[in-house]
Amino acid sequence: MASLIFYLSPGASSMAPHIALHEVGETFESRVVSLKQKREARPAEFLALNPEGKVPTLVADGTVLTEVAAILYWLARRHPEANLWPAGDLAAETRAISWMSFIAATVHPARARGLDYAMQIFGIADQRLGKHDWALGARYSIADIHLFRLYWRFANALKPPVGSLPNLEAHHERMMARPAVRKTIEIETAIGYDLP
Ligand SMILES: N[C@@H](CCC(=O)N[C@@H](CS)C(=O)NCC(=O)O)C(=O)O
Repeated sequence: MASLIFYLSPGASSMAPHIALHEVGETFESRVVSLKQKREARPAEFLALNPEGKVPTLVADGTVLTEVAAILYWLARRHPEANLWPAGDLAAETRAISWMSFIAATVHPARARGLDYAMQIFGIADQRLGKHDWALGARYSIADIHLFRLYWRFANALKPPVGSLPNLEAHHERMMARPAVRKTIEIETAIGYDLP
């Protein structure tokens, strides 16, 4: 097994790979980065690994991995037994990449543009999810972890009216029932949220 060093900030984008690390049962060392500090003030050791100064950053046996989607994918492929990636099913793999590109490029930046704009974008995600249990339909995958983290942050920060995004609300409930999600939230709450 590789030695894994995981740079995180509670409640930030790193929450998604943090959940996945627990889903797959990896052993890892956590290093907490404060996002309240200006980028230049973050530890030099961290900036040397990731000049963007962003979390998540994962160092796996000396190889630096960045970007939520890539780290989720690496963890899922490394642990096929966890069934987090629909390997070998071309249509499902394509849907998973489509979801994760949409989440990273469109959903992630939406919250910063305010409630009205974010509601439009989360509305599209809600429609796209529909009445399915999971982003890929019947099977749970890393796309659900990615989607959950963005909705979790949006719902806590901007408090959309209850019932306005019913499919995402139901998805959130299903995610909250997962031990890996509960464990991650417990650990991150104990460290303390330090979001800008
Ligand atoms: N595209 C990146 C986004 C990561 C990201 O935006 N991380 C934020 C926290 S949610 C961060 O580290 N921000 C620090 C900064 O911009 O200074 C990904 O998907 O991993």
